[in-house]
Parts: sequence; structure tokens; C-alpha cells
Amino acid sequence: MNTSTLIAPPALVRRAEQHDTQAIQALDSAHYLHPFTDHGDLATRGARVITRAEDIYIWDSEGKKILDAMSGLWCVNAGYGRKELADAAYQQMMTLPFYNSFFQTTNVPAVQLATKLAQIAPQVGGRKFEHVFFSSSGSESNDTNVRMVRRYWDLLGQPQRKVIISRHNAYHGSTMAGASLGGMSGMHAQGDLPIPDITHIEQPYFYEHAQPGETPAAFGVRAARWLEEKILAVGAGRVAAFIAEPVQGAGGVIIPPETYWPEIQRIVDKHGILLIADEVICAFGRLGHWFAYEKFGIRPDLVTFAKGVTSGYIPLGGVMVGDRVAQVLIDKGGEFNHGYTYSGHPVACAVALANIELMERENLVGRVKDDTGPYLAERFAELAEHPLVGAAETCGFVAGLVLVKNKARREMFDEALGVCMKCRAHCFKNGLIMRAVGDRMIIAPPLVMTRAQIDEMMALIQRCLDATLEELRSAGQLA
Ligand code: PXG
Repeated sequence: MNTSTLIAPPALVRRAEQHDTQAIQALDSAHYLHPFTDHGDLATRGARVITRAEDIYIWDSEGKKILDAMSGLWCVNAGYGRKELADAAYQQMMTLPFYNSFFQTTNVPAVQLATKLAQIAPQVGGRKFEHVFFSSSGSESNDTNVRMVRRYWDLLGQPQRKVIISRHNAYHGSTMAGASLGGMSGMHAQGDLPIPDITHIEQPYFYEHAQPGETPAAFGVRAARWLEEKILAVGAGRVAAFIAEPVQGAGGVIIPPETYWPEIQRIVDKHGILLIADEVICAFGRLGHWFAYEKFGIRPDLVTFAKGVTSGYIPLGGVMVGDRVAQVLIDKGGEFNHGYTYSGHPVACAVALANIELMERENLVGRVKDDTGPYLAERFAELAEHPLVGAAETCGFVAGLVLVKNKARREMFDEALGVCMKCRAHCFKNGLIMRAVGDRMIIAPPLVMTRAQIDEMMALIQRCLDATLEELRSAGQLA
């Protein structure tokens, strides 16, 4: 071992803007285990090194400028380089960098943020969110949900209500409970998941599950009724809650038909089970609302958030706790033996407050709802004309394309061809970050994106689709 690297890490930056990419990649593969990564494979190709960012653009260590149509990882809602957020962190670190909220103490930014969140969380059907429980991530927040839901039913004298129903292809995080709630079979296969008393129904994905001739409206109702079938199969008295993303994000931007959520609400109400909206992606303006449950007119009891609450500048997550659950926890609860060192972290909360203030000042939520969101929808829909595109769908500032072999016959590509991965490679070559999920190409741009920048992004997407088509044709993989 070279002990000098233990004392002083090697210089990886030669001058401002000049990085030693190969040296960074070598140390990266020697020491850094990345999330969701095949490390053997990464070591042979070398990780892409991102060194700085501004507005909606990122730069890599080779100086390449890339339009980030994924907001980092669905989180940089306010865009990069926002001095207000850095200042808020600095000020708070100098004032009180940390103190815990255990043992009957609190801190000012956590109190202010909890109050602010209670103010901006819309009331739907008279249900209020006056309370919040803080964590540092979406995964932790969903673990909190499992603990809280089971505690709630215990306190109500119904401890047999333990089962939480979720959906296939959902993403709810990567902890034991988060991965169990999620419906990713690849994750379940590693680690003997799901944990007991978590079960899944099919997702409301029209393109995959609709029957020939079925309308989206009819499909939405049919898909929602899969929940009722599952409740009855489990036994209604054993079901604690249903958890779902209003729009599935990591699963590939699966936007349910309009009839889906009202029918889900009817079913959870009928059986008295709790509804958890996992809004880690959908909240904080992503769908043109502070919280997406308002858009879909649903009345969740618990709402998971993370990511956009700080625009990803610092880790923070939490659960908005509706009155139905909060009152039981407070009135009957005694001590709830649950919490994290960083619950209500003052610096994270200060950054979140600055982020919400900034979003209010710049009307980012309203812009997505009434201006840039509709414009993105209009421009994105044009992609349906492309020979490779079977469907082009938008909801606020998330959008997804289905790439198909034959549009008329709805014929999909052979999975082994990895068509979306090919498309993603063209995106990177052309300076665009777009995600490939199965046979879908997806985006979730920063909410600060202007109309002109939407045009710039659309031109890049068009170019990358053309390049993918050309590659498939010249390899004889497409007529
Ligand atoms: N719920 C939802 C709906 C999410 O999207 C989590 C929970 C977990 O949050 P944390 O902060 O624990 O990561 C998420 C996270 C992808 C991708 O590939 C998406 C997420 C995370 C990592 C990758 O699209 N979403």
C-alpha cells in the first residue's frame, strides 16, 4: 500500500477546470463502491467524472458540457449553482451545525420547516397535514411509514393489521423495508425480500397491461380494482395500508389513467385502510403542485418526501403525517420508539427553507403548472411522430417515451438488443442526460428550465432518436 495516499490524497485537480480523469477513475474503482453498479464492469470502462454544474447543465472532467434532463436524480428542482442555498447552509453551520431532536430538545430551522410544510401541504377533502417526521432520505422515510402504520393500528387495538400492499415496478428505496415495499424483482432477488407482510399488485401501465380495444379510462378502473382483489385475498382486517407513487418514477414514468386514483381512493376508504403517497419524486413542483396528491385529488394519510425538498443540495427526507394518524400517535401513543440522529438536522432544514422560499419567489411550481409544463407537454408530444416512438407522455415536468420496433403492430424490440441503452449512449455523446428504463426513455428536468431550454432539449432528444434509428438500421436490426 502506498502510505502517502493515506496521509495526503493525491492531487486530482491540476488547475481549476483541469482534472486528471484517469487518476480519478483508477482511485474510484480502487476504493469507491457505487450504488446499483456492476463494479467489475465499471472498472473496465471507468466512471464518468462530473466536476461542476450551473443552471441546467453539468460538466465532466474532460470539459464536456451536458444538459441534465434528469435533475441529478430527480432532485435538483431549483437548478444548479443557487447561491441562496449555499449561503443558508453556511450561515446555519456557523450558528448551529447540529443538535439532536431527541430528549425534549428542538432547533429553530426544524420548527420553521415543519411549520412551513404544514402551510404548503394542501388540504384535500378536509384532511390536513399539521405534522411532519424528518429523516435524511426517501428510503428512511418509507421505513418510518412502515413503523408508523403498524404503530397506528396497534394503538387502535388492531395489531393484526400488518400487511402493506404496494405495486410491481414501484420504487420506494433501498433499505430492507424500502426495497420490500418497492416492486423491483432484481432487488427482491438479492437479500431474500420482501420482508414479511408486504405484498404487491400490478402497476397501472396502459401500454403493457391494457386489453385490445380497452380505453385508458376503463383500464384505469380495472387496474385500481386489482387493489380491492388483493385486499379481499389477504383479508380486509389484515391490511394496514396501500403505498404508491402518484406517478411511478424510477419504474419508467408510468402515468396512470385519470380514472385510476379516484377508484383507488374509493377502495381504501371502503376498507378503512391507510393510503401512503410516496412523493419523493412527485412533490415540490415536479408535477406542478407542491404535493402531487392535490393534482390527483387523493386524500393520503401519509406522504413521503425527500429529493426536491432541498433541491438535492443536502440530504433531507420525511413523512407528512395527516391528522388521522397524528392524532392517534399523539393522543394514545406514549413514546414512539423511532427516530434518526439526523431527524430535523438544522442545516438540512435551513437549506430546505431557503429552497422553498426560492421556489416561491420564482413561482417555479406555478410555472410548471401553467407555462413550462404545458409547453413541454406540447413539444414532447411531437416525438410521437418519430418512427421509433410508440408513445410520448408527459405529466408536469416528467416525461417518458416508449421505443418500439413497429408502431402499428405495437411490436417491442427484443430486450437483448438494449435499444434504450443504445439511445442513452447517443444522448451522452450529444451532451444530454436522459434515463433508459427497460423500453422507456425518460426525463425529469430542473423546474427552472425555460421555454428556450425546452426547445434546446427537444432538439437534442430528436437528434439522439435519429442516431439510434440510424444505428439500428445500419446494423440490420430494423427495416
Ligand atoms: N421513493 C421514491 C418514489 C423514490 O423515487 C426513494 C423512495 C428512495 O429515496 P432515497 O433518498 O433513499 O434514494 C426514491 C428514490 C432511478 C432512481 O434510477 C430513483 C431513486 C433513487 C435512485 C435511483 O430512477 N428514487
